Amino acid sequence: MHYVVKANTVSGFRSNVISPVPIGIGDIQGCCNALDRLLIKLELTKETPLWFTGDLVNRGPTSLAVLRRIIGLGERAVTVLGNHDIHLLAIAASGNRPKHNDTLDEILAAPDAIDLIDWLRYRPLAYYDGWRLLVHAGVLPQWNIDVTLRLAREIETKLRGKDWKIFLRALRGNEPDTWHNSLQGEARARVVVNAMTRIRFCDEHGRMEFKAKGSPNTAPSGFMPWFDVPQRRSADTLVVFGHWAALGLVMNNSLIALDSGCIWGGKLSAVRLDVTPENRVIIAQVDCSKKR
Ligand SMILES: [Mn+2]
Repeated sequence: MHYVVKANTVSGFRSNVISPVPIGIGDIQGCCNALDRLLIKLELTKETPLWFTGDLVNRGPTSLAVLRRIIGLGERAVTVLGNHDIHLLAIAASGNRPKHNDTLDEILAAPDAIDLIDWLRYRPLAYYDGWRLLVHAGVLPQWNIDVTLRLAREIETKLRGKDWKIFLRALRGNEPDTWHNSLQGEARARVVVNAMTRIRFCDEHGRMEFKAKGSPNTAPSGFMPWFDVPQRRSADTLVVFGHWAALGLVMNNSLIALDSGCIWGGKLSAVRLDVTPENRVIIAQVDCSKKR
């Protein structure tokens, strides 16, 4: 078993609490059958932390079951908000009908829907344990870890506040597409949420492009994967993310990309998020039926 010393960054010191290395699990998107098969395969001890890259719900057939399963894991499960999770919150906030290809009705009709939505809106947008940053899609090149966490906390405070429904309405849209320190209010919130939950490609100045969803070699002219921007300020930290099925499973010194396309007939993957690159191995994978 691999152990690391868990860092306590909130108070600025590293406590000597020994904790197991977290296991990262990619985008589930409402495929509880795949999640259950993966959890059985993992044969985990009760203490092993599980880090989920977000997009727990939508597109797949069993979003409600996924939410219940993750909630049932308790404190050991960390999940960050993905664009589909935010979409569910926005639907719940507005009272509008889901879109035709959404599979969120079962959650909205559940007798405890309010509790499920409340649980989801208290999830973090970014999570950092002193070694690793967990975020659904990525971070902008101008943001170091401190800035990323500070911006995430701004959004989390709003989502947990009493005006959360009004706040979610303001998040819709792709503009502005570029971060600036002077951004305020809704424009600021949109850039932060769009970057952390939707980014794939941006240009060297961090201008985001939201149409392209293909592999890195299909980048629109002038754009590149967010993690390839020169002098990216988060480059010295291990960033764990999902969201980009066409990128697939990637593990290198500074990145672990975990979306291996569960909902697209690919796989759901579990990876040891070890601080030592050589120990970052795939522990288990399950096939996801395209027929579901
Ligand atoms: Mn996503």
